[in-house]
Amino acid sequence: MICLNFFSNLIKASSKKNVLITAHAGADIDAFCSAQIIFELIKSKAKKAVVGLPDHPNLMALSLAKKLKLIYQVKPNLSEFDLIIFVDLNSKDMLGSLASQLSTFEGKKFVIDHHSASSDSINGISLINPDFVSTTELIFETALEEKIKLNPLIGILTSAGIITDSAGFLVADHSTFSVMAKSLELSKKSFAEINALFNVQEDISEKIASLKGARRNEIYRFGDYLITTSYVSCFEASVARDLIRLGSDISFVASENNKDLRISARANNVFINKTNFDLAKNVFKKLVDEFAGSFGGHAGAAGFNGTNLNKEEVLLRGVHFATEFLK
Ligand SMILES: [Mn+2]
Repeated sequence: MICLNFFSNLIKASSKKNVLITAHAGADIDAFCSAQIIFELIKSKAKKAVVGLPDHPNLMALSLAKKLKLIYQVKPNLSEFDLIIFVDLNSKDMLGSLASQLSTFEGKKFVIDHHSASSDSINGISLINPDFVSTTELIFETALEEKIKLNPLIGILTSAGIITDSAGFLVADHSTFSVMAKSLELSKKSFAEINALFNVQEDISEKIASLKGARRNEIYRFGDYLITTSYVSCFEASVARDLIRLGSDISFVASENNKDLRISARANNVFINKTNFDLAKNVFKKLVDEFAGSFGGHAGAAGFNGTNLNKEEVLLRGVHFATEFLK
């Protein structure tokens, strides 16, 4: 349900007030962009408007913030504000470092979110609608219906939130595409330019490790499944992930540092769902029975640490336990 005057009320309520706009801990692109859109909507009316987050946003959001020169604070003091606007969350639990301060905050609260209302929902004037794929989409569409004036930056921020929260439109329906068409047009940017805003550039040594890991990889075929092994001097976890992207169902990547050996493994999600394979249970638990060392992880990702071991030997035992499961 579209609330007909939510943003007019919010802008009116912000007038001449100290306003904090916040989002969930570990803000992603949708959370961060939603907060910045609200900032754009109220900045000229409020006495002071601040985007203040429980902690730093994630790497993609940091990249976008830097490229668009967007400003935010971390761990704001809630008592300095008359009004708080919460975006992309409605549960107190997701407020991280700010949760404890909230119980003593006495000002007005607005909540804008596309997650369904939780049992510990923040009490405030709410615009919550799980039909939207991203909070930026919900804000954009609702504000448009209210004929609120939107600037090109809001178009950019909305598009970025939609692209990331829909996993590149995998979970989008026709209405998301129509909102995207409008926000992209307003942004005056191309689709590629928007995507480039949150591309996190890998470190050069990580890229070299990825390429070496791919060149050195050994392929084991078992029926329709592929298991690969490789070794690098560092970034073994990201190389293991790269090998899954390249087509492995299971990947094992070793890295050695003096006498320490580390094996990082990944398994493809589709493969796990089909076979019930579990890296931790079916492989790594057995590895530590054979080799002195420790392991941690779960079905899709696991790691092993040991000393004075032969990397080929451990990798091959990993492949052995995986094929044993597939039999
Ligand atoms: Mn979201």
